[in-house]
Amino acid sequence: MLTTPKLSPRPLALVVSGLLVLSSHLLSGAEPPKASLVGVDNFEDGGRIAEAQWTTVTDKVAGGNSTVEANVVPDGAQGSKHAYRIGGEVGNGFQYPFAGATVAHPAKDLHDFAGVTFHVRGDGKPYVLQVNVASVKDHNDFNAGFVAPKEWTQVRIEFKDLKQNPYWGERVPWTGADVQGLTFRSGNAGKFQIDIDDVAYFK
Ligand SMILES: [Ca+2]
Repeated sequence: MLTTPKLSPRPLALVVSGLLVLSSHLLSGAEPPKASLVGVDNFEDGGRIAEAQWTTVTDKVAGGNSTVEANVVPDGAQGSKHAYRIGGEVGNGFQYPFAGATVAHPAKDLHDFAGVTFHVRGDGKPYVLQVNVASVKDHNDFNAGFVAPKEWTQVRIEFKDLKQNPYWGERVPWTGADVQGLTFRSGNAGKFQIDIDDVAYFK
């Protein structure tokens, strides 16, 4: 017959249970530390990272014919008053056409941050988030794809999932130490429109 193990699992279970109680107590307390989130822009008054500037970008710089407009619009995410609408038409005048909007800010050391979060709604099409870092000098930027559903949806993109193009340009290590902005863009021919809101870096 099998003998009963002498080591009871009970003490371990008690420790785990104690940790869970402590953890839930902490979670139910005050708001998380502000340092866990750096807001880039919420498109309400005063909700932006210092000196952040939004501009539109298209492939016209490379001879393309894509168009874009970007404006603050009413009816933001999470019941807020405003969001940022980026819309236009991706053309066919450049081999890798694109149109979108970019926010530039002074370089921030985000090496201990995990990624970018934002809320988005749009036309159901795929888009690209580009994280702009000072160490990329040749436009072989760090990118990740996302889809813009019709209803407001939070997207979280982790820095570890960003990729440079493997076929051209220089590949540099991701450090997170020199993040200086974000670009939201479409690369699919035709009309597009997305609203974004509550753009932030998260730990
Ligand atoms: Ca907002």
